[in-house]
Amino acid sequence: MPDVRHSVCALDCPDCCSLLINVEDGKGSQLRGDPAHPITRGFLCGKVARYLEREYSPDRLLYPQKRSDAKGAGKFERISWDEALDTIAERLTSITAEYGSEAILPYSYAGTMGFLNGAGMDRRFFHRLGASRLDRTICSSAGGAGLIHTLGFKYGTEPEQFRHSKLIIAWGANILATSVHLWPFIVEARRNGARFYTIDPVRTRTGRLSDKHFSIFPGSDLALALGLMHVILGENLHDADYVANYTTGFEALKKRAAEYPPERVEALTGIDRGDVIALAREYATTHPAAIRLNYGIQRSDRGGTAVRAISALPALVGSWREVGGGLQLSTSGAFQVNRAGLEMPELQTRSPLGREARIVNMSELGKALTSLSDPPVQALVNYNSNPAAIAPHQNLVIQGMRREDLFTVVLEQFQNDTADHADILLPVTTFLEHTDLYFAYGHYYLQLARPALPAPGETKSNVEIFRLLAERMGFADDCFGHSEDDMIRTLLASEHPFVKGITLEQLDRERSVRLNISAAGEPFLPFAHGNFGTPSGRCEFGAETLDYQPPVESRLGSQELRSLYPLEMISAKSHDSMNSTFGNQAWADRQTSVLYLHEDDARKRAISTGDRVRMFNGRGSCLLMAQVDGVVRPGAVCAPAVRWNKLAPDARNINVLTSDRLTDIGGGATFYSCLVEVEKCGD
Ligand SMILES: Nc1nc2c(c(=O)[nH]1)N[C@H]1C(S)=C(S)[C@@H](COP(=O)(O)OP(=O)(O)OC[C@H]3O[C@@H](n4cnc5c(=O)[nH]c(N)nc54)[C@H](O)[C@@H]3O)O[C@H]1N2
Ligand SMILES: Nc1nc2c(c(=O)[nH]1)N[C@H]1C(S)=C(S)[C@@H](COP(=O)(O)OP(=O)(O)OC[C@H]3O[C@@H](n4cnc5c(=O)[nH]c(N)nc54)[C@H](O)[C@@H]3O)O[C@H]1N2
Ligand code: SF4
Ligand SMILES: [Mo]
Repeated sequence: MPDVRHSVCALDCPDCCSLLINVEDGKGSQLRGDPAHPITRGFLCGKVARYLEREYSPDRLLYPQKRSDAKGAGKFERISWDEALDTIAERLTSITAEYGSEAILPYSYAGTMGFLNGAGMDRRFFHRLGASRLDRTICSSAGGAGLIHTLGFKYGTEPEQFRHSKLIIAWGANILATSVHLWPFIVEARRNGARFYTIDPVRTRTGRLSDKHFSIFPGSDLALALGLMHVILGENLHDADYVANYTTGFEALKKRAAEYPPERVEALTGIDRGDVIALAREYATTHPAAIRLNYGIQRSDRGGTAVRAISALPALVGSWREVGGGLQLSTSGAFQVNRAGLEMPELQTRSPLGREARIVNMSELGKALTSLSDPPVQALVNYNSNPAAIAPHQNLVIQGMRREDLFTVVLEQFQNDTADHADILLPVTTFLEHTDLYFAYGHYYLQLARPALPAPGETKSNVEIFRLLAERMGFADDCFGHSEDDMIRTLLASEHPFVKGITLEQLDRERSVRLNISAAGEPFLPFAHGNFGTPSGRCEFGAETLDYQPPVESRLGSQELRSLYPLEMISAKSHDSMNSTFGNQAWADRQTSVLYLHEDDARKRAISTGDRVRMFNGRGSCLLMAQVDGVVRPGAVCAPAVRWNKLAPDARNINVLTSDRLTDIGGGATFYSCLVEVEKCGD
């Protein structure tokens, strides 16, 4: 009989699933969703259902290595942990002496969503070192800033409540691919008569299963939101009582919305004016109506402001009052654990720098590596991320990573494109092999995972590696001796009512604990009676800055650029991948080597399905396989993200095309505002 153990999926996904794994003789034989978990409900997405293939892949990195050839060539030789740690400590010490500690740059994102391995011992280490601080903007910072601006909190409707909705709008949200555990609740709602709409420039699998799909011009959601407000306010369909009691800036909003009549909105968004009117009426008069917003809309120039406008809609129609109303973009803000206690930013004052270090925006990594001065970046310590493949303006990123005078350390599970640029490459455990505490960004359950499988070879967790590095650097502070359980107890030492009283013992017993967001069995209605987290305590419309301008790289943006590169390229999430995490698996590589084109655009270029095409703009070019069908409208193309560069015929992926221009607020990346041209090419 197999031993059934528990774990938690650590991938960067809103669902944060509870897992069960059969273990026989120390080897995992089957991975499945925990049927007892209220969100996981016994099933997994396609990618993690196959995670054991990754876990036991012969390509797992198992030993520390040092580079033995040019950067990027991928040649390494095995060394001992002692040699690896000594080399790193020596180099970080000499770089600090020569350039100052800010010449060291950590680079990490959400390769694991665990608190300890994601932002735990690593943060303590870099704070104590006095390294530059990384602004982690690559994914959600524009949308996050938008929510904070309007609602004051980064949370919203519980996923469980979607079953009660009568109208569900998936706005820039590919639910079937990126948060599939919301889908059963939508199915249940539809069985009870709910309608389900999608707003997306790409007709994704989610779009194909919707009752109506609105194919919007990329980056124009702010104009649509203002158009909906125009109709709602013009026809007096708003909830005047809610607006009067719990919002600010209504008069200015009325003025702003008046500037966006349906004809203008049609021209700006590509959505038929009749559809704008009908959607506005339906949204305002259907109760309850819920919006599932996701991060797709905020990866463009006005993306943060678009989130501000969309997240104002539920307040306008009063839907925060209703079970099954409101909006969800993220739930992460409810996990009010003691992050400062975990990360210990105060250690910076004990660093050689003696003050808070400078901040470097991760979406501008290429610039940071090639043109930052005072001091220049001389060491890059990379973990939980694969910037050589996922960061925008890739040619500049690679140019920086190939600098001979840059010392690079990479903590990885696989030898991806970033690993190929390491001077020292360290093998790390997977989430099945280490302890961690998990928050979620699509539900409200805090979860604990203990190691379910033994760590193979000489792999170590991030926590352990940074603990050892601290020791090598001679950091005597107690905090570097803390165990995983000590760190979890620190995190749980929070006075916030959502977290207060949750203990490690309870988590060890129950594995998954619902935050104290409402009484047991009661729905969480965060803004039913106002209680916004903004300075005014109200939902802040802020209409003065809600004006729409098209993204620079879009059909209505720079006509000079458009005359050279007439197509709008969206590199949205691929269905069965996780950014670049599964990039070495053939099935993931297949899904991320395709370019979807509309038949009009394909015909003009004599391109047919199966042709190899070259996609290019002023920043670079890459090769893909054409797929001509109705996924995108004319003028737009879609290339699911992102493949490993080194598996592509020209060793590059679509991020050679994306720019490092930042979003309006939050300093985010504008991945989905990108003009390109496509041509057929020979084999
Ligand atoms: N299968 C799978 N799941 C994932 C990931 C993955 O790579 N693959 N990645 C994870 C990560 S890191 C994240 S951040 C989440 C993101 O989850 P989502 O935000 O749902 O994913 P995206 O593909 O970024 O964007 C969602 C949709 O927005 C659309 N979109 C793009 N531009 C616009 C626009 O201007 N307006 C509108 N209305 N829609 C637009 C895209 O076509 C896409 O279908 O998913 C996570 N889950
Ligand atoms: N063109 C385009 N580019 C994009 C996007 C897009 O939609 N289009 N999406 C953007 C978004 S939203 C995001 S979030 C980023 C994501 O980009 P990344 O944060 O780089 O995410 P992944 O590509 O999944 O890489 C995560 C890496 O972490 C490693 N890892 C996992 N667990 C651990 C661990 O415990 N320790 C260590 N040391 N490593 C671990 C995995 O092996 C994997 O290589 O990409 C961005 N780039
Ligand atoms: S990637 Fe998301 S849906 Fe898939 S198992 Fe992990 S948390 Fe669940
Ligand atoms: Mo992301």
